[in-house]
Amino acid sequence: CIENPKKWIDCKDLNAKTCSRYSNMKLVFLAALTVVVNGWYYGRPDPGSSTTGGVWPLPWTISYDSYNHTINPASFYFTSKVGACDVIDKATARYLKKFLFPRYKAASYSDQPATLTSLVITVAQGCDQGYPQLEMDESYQLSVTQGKAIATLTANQVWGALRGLESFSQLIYLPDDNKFRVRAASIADSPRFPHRGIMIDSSRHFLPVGVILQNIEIMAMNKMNVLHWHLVDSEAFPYTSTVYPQLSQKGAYSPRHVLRGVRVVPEFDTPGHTGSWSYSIPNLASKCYNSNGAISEMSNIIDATIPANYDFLSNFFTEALALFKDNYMHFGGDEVAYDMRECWYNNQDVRKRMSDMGLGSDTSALLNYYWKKLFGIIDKARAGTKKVVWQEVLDMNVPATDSIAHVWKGDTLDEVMQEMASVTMNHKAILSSCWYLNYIKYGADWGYVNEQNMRDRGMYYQCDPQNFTGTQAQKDRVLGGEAALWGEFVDSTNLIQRLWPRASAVAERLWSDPKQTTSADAAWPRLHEMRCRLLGRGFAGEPVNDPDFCPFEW
Ligand code: CP6
Repeated sequence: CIENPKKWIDCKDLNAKTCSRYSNMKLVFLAALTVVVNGWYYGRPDPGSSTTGGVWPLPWTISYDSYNHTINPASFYFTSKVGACDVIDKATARYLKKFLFPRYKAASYSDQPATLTSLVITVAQGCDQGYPQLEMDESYQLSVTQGKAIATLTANQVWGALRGLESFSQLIYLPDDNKFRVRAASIADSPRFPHRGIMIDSSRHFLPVGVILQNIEIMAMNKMNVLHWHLVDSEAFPYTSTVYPQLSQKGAYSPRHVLRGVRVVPEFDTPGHTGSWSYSIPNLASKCYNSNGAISEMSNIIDATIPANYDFLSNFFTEALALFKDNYMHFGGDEVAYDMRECWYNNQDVRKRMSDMGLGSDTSALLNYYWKKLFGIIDKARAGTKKVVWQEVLDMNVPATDSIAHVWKGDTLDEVMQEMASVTMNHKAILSSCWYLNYIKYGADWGYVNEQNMRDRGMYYQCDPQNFTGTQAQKDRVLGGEAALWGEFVDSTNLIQRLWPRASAVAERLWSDPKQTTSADAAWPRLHEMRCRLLGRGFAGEPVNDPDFCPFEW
């Protein structure tokens, strides 16, 4: 690195050394001053420090050779031992065309003899693993070895091959001599948690298909595997139902996302947050009254006392459960207290029917009744459907055996961990509380520990879903987590930038060995490279650190 300070040099091991591109003393001095004032004072790293061929999220075992292959983008090829296989064939074509050699321009590229010519892919269980599911096997082994022109990738299932392909692509980097290199390394890797998600909200603002597909592409780049799609809410209903076409405004989506090994788990949030459903379905929502008996305009909760509403729900969910192939579906259930009071308790018609049903004036009993009925409908529509619900459905002692609690409560990290401890006593759990990426503030919220971040549940990198006081059995009930991006202030103009690479911190927490990923400072150079890689692939990820720069700018 010191030999030629004007260049980004192909360092043997950049984890050990630091590269600086500053060539004259004045710049070095200014940069150092800026770093000291803005960065090191708060414990932040050198803006020029970066890895080359660093893998994000960190594999469970990765050992680098002190050797870098040369590779020729014009002639490099994949050999698949899987036979004709859509998932693998499309992946290799995609990586060759778009992701292995970012910013490669054949015309201006200086050719070089390649020491690595190809990668052979083997999948023990063959091609047909159907749709990705919670139980999918994402483990893989990858060897790029000195002296061997052929690298190898082996996996049990195609999902592992996809994860391994991504790791392989991340070993490739472009030094300033404009000749691609591949770090020689051997990797054995598998995820820590099976559920590693991103929640998007297509109700508050419309999200065009293109942005959702881009997001899925970046999720795969971060080895995330669940798109929790909060499809509809009070504000809008962009999901097209054929049995009830009147429900939808617009929207079509493509099933092609399956090819990224990302599960699509839709959420149809009921009985609250359903204002937009009632524009088209008469009598679905119950009218609401304030304490003076005056009718309030907002009607946001399903009337659980009307039998016809359950017929509607049955038809609606039967269609949706046939459409979405994942074994899991999210049924919402959050934030109903206010509407239960205004639209159930204060509504004399609802109260009359409650009393006829033998529920008296107990709206919790009505909520209980609603969930029993709904889950009965779900089980009938598609036997074996696994149910995810926001945690308060379980807080309210609604019978929902074997449903999964999605934890979103807790104002401080301590409170969040208490929620996890309490919920895992009886249920499997997914954590989102500390990963509400819709909260934004000034600073490196992905990883830096300070008092403000503690209060705001920031420091995404440090929040560990198993870091609560509880038994091993409780910890084993943690399926993973999701970074949530609520849509009140997000649409296609800012979704990608707001999520990435902040959500990469969550991706590493959910995939990697916690013992090897304790320090944000140690992760910084690798996250930095990951962000530059995102730009190189043409995605608009926001800067996550100050100060820093990419070897090229976007
Ligand atoms: N919409 C729905 C929301 C939220 C929830 N459910 C929400 C609550 C608090 C914050 C952000 C979003 N907008 N349906 C809670 C699960 Cl800070």
